[in-house]
Amino acid sequence: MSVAVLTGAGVSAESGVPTFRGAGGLWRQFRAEDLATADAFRRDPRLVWEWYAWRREVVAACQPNAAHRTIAQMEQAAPDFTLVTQNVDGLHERAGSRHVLRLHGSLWTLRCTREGIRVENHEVPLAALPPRCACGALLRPDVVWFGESLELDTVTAALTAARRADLLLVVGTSALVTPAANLPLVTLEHRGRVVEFNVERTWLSDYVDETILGPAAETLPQWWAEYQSSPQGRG
Ligand code: BJW
Repeated sequence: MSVAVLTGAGVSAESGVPTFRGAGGLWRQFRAEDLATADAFRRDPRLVWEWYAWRREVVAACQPNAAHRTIAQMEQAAPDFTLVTQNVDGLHERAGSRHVLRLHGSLWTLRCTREGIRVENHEVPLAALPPRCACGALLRPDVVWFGESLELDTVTAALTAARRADLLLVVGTSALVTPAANLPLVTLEHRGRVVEFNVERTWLSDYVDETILGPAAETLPQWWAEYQSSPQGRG
C-alpha cells in the first residue's frame, strides 16, 4: 500500500501560521506581486526581506500541531510513504517527519544570488537586512516565487509518489497553485483514492473520493486512528 500526503498552509493554521488566501490570509494584507516574485526582490530586496524576516519570527514562535504529528506517525507506520509539502515553515520536520519533499523551498535556507550556494540559517531576528553572502552578493530566501521553476528532482519525486499512491491525503490547501495542485489529479488518473481535509470545500472537492471538513489538527488524527483500526489500515 503506497500512501502519500500533500500539505498546504492550512495544516499549520492551528499552529498560528497565517495561510495565504481567505480570511486572515497573507495575501489579504500584502500584494503577492510586491513580495513573492523575483521582480519584487530585484526592485526592493529590503522590503521583501522585511516580510520574510517577520514570517520567520512568527513561525519561530509556533509549535507543530496534532496534524503535523499525525503525519510524522504515518511515516513511521507506512512502509511506502511520501510527504509532499508546499509549506516553507519547517513545522513537519519539527514534528518528526524525516523525509519531506519541499516543493516551495524553506524559510530557513538562504541562497546566494550570485553563486546559488545555499546556507541554512535559523537566526531570529536576522542580524542584517538584507543579509549578504560571504562573497558580498545579496542572499535571497530559498523559496519558490511566482513564475519561478520548482527544483526538478523534487517535482519529479512528488509526481512519482502521486502516480504510485493507492491513497493520497490532501491536507489544508486551496489547490490553486500549480504544479502542486495537479498532484491529486495525477493520483486520480492512476486510480488512487484521494481524501481531502479542509475547513471548506475547494474546487478539488468535486473530484476527490471524500472531503472531510474541519480543522486538520482534529480531523486528521481522528481519521488516522479510525484508518489504523480498519481492515485496510491493519492489512
Ligand atoms: C485549513 C485550515 C485548517 C485553513 N485545517 N484546512 C500566469 C502567470 C504566471 C504564472 C502562472 C500563471 N498561471 C499559472 C501560473 C503558475 C503559477 C500559479 O500557479 N499561479 C496561480 C496562483 C494562478 N505557479 C508558479 O508560478 C509556480 N512555478 C511554475 O509554475 O513554474 C513554471 C512557470 C514559469 C513561468 C510561468 C509559468 C509557469 C511557482 C509557484 C510558487 C508558489 N509560491 C508560494 C510562495 C512561496 C514562498 C513563501 O511562502 O513566501 O507558495 S505562493 C503560496 O501559495 C505559497 C504556497 O505554498 C502556495 C499554495 O498555497 P496553499 O498552501 O494552498 O495555501 P492557501 O492559503 O491558498 O490555502 C490554505 C487552505 O487551507 C485553504 O483551502 C483553507 O480553507 C485551508 N485551511 N485552515 C484544514 N485548520
